[in-house]
Amino acid sequence: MKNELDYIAGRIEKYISDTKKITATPGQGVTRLPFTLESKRCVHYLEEKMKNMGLAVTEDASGAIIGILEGKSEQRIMIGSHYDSVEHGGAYDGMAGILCGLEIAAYYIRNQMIPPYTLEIAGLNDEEGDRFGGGYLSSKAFLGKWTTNDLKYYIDKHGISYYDAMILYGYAPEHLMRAERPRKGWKGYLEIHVEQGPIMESQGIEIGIVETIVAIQRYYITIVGKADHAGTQPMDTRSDAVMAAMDVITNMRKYVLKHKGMVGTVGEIHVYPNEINIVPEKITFSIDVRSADQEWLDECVHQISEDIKKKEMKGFTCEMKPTLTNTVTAMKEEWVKGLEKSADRLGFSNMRINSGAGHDAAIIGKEVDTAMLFVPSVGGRSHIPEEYSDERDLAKAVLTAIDFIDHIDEERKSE
Ligand code: HGY
Ligand code: MN
Ligand code: MN
Repeated sequence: MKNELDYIAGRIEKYISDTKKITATPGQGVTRLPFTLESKRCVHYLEEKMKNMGLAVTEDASGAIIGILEGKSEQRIMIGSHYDSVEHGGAYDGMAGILCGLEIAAYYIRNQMIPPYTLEIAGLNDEEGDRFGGGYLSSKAFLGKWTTNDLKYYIDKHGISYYDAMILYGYAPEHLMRAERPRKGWKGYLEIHVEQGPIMESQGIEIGIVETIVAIQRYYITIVGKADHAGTQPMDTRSDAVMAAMDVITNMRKYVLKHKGMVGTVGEIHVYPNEINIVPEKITFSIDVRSADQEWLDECVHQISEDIKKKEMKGFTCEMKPTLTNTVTAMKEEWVKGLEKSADRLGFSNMRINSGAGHDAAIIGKEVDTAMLFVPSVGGRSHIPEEYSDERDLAKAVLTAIDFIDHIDEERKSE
């Protein structure tokens, strides 16, 4: 198995070095936003790789690129992740899972084996939501969750909606509503992903088997006050949008810190007119709050909306625009057990782990049997140019997934 592992690791390393070059910010990490030149180049790269392997290739209305390897059964197991990235992100987040999926198919082809189920190796589009704020474009499309209004609701920082961006990119946005996949033909979804946190590395674990994916709520909050001269306007007659936002953000932080395991982030801030000697008139900032406890999450969001109301009482004009609401997603227990057995069979140390990051699996797993495998993130960090995982760990996840697929129905019989 060692040769196979090294061979797969070497191939993944090569493909990561290829794909990390597909970025809008060379030298400053991976930036591959949806419906841009970088996403088109990435789709072409994956499409060519899939065709060279002899897979049947389709591209769906969301921009998902899917390579199909016929199996003994026409029921399909999708193995995928996202090819989009955050801005100035890393080379492994999302992409590693697609490349591992390609290596799973390549293993069956190389060893002249037919997988028990038809495998769909999928590169999914806009999981992150960094351009338009929403995210999970392909995974939500698979479940038929989009409407035309949604596509016009999400706007990027240049005022371009999903709808318009898709047209500019040469897509027909109305077709997205037809990208829904029939559930019956879908055996399940398996996603390999880097952990993006410090847990596995700190415990020296090779394979993580995800049990649940965190609940997330995201908003863009806009507060409008009054611009004034920074020197002459007395403090008690100002309507300073930034000072108002600070109250809301400070209270959010206080709430989150009191609730173990909860996280809250204000990652994006836009101020107008954004000048050193003008009292800020307007601020728009993002809120991303996450918890495994739905009650805490709802309570924290309620507190934020109450704080916004207090600002309105003081004369500010406010908007709290929801962009993402996802409850906790539990992975398929039968698959979790099966993956544990596979990792044990192959002698890889493994642990069950909950994901603090969102994934396409969090959406698909609501309606389809779904599981995720994690590999350690070196230094426990992600969403940075320095993001790194050992390709040998990715190869271990590939071999674990293959063993799981080969034994998948034995799990059911043993239940
Ligand atoms: O935000 C996340 O957790 C993921 O990277 N989309
Ligand atoms: Mn990410
Ligand atoms: Mn990801």
